[in-house]
Amino acid sequence: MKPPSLTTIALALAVLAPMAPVQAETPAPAPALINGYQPTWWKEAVVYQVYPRSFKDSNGDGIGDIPGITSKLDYLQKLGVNVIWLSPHYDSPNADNGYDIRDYRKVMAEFGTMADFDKMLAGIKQRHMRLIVDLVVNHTSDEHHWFVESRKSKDNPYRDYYFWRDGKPDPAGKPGPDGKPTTLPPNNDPSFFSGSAWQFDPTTNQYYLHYFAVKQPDLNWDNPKVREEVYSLMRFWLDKGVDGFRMDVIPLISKNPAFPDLTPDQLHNYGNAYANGPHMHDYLQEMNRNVMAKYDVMTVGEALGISLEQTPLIVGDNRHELNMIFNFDAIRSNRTGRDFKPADLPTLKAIYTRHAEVLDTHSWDTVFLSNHDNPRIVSTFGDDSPEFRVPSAKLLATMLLTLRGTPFLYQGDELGMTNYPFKSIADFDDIEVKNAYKANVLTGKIPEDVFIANLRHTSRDNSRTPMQWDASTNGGFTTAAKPWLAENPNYTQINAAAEVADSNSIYNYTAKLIALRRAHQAFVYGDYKDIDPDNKSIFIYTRTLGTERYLVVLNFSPGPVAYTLPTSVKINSLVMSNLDTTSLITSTLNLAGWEARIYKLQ
Ligand code: ISL
Ligand code: CA
Repeated sequence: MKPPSLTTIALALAVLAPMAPVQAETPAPAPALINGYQPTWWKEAVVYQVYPRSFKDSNGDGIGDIPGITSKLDYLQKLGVNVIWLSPHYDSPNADNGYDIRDYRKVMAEFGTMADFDKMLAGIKQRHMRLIVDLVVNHTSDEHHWFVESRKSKDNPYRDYYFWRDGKPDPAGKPGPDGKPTTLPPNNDPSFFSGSAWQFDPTTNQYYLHYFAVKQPDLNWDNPKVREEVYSLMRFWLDKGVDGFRMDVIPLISKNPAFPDLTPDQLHNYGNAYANGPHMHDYLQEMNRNVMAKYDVMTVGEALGISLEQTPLIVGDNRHELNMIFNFDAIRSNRTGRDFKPADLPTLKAIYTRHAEVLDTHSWDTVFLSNHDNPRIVSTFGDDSPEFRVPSAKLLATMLLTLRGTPFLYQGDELGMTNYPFKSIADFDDIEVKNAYKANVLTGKIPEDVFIANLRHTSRDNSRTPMQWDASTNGGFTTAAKPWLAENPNYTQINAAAEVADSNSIYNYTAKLIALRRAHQAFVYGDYKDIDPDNKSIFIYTRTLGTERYLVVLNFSPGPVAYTLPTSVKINSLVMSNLDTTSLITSTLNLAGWEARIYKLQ
């Protein structure tokens, strides 16, 4: 037989070449469904939100920073959380504490450098945790290069990155400083941070749209270049190894370019009117195709203005948009408009039941009752009096970590940190407060004491006071004489050093709950059933996965309650309790104020 010619060998090699990496790409088989759910890491995650400005200052300038976070990763790992959501860490002039981004590819100088970020990310991965970052792309800072260009002239290439409109003729028609008649904003849209959502810009005599602060102009997502820019910056962070995004006010990205006036009804709840624009789903699907589909990521949208009924359209697993969203129904159940009203248990329970009905096995949920925009969980939904702060904080943790949906814990809640004793307007930092003060108090619409009293319950600054690490000056948050926002004076009693050392602390109790959730899939994929929805002080529900059944009993009141279990509920054993009581396996449960128990059922 003739030896093969060189040409034959070359041909054979050429044919073989495309197959060279022999591992054929067989797609990994989809994991078996659990109780109808497709299991994924982000459904099983416990997320911890870090607000970097207030977490830990490493260099004594009074401002929390990235090396500070890195120095506390062991603390987070010991707590057991496995995903960190980092509030914005990007270059920003801080009109809204980083939610006004000047450069999406740069780390805020006050927080450190990109090398610091990389080191933090490596530390997170080393500890088998993941990191999601905040994606704030409804708006940028007015100092972002795109806006600096955009405002220069009507024909600037960046003009259409934002919304510019002519004003409406002012019937009063007074001449402005330039002698020309003044105009009114293009429509009556209000800003979330008081006043009109339109800002006049004298350079081109037009108005630009800002749903939030004047320094937060809204991006025009109808411009395909804007969308490409966003997808590209997302890839930049994913390529670095971050594991996904929390998406700021994402339902607001699509606007009706005609900007009709809001009706009186819409003005009443303008957040809803701004959400769900004509192309919101198109843009989220495009983003998913272009970015998310190419990585193993977790996405959670801050879904301002999205009702529960609309939620499956964003998170349904056949929709290819986002994995989950934050609905505000539960966290806002203690408000009338902007005013505080104490939460009511049957209302809260009805919300969780509705969630379980509307969000089926194809739509994953989130569970949270605090974040950087809301007051402290224990002061709001619990009882921060000296007698009940510890049990009620533990009860709330019990609830968050046994309900259906991925739980999001906010920094400091694992210590039972409380609202701040605000006394005067000078105690606040938040632009929302400062603008509202000008619009309501300085104009005489609301008396100052009423305004401050309401803020004591509602202000976002309640949750932004620095973390209380130990009993030393400024709670060990900073070595500076003054942190950027005052430490809550109760740091001498409430702090991490004391709680890590105390096996009975809220921190160690939360760690046990997290471990329990992670050990038993019933808490993740199990069915949820409220067994006494009308009870005004007891929240009692089951989580069931096949033969594994748990009962959670929460006394949401300061007084003792003797609660008789329905005969159908048969206790097997006590799994956890937030109080040190004995003889807990009885058919009538004698619950102390704010007592929480988890039982395994027969
Ligand atoms: O916090 C609010 C009112 O007290 C909300 O209206 C809040 O502004 C809204 O939920 C949107 O929040 C997000 O976008 C804002 C930013 O200030 C918040 O911190 C952020 O979570 C603008 O980027
Ligand atoms: Ca610092």
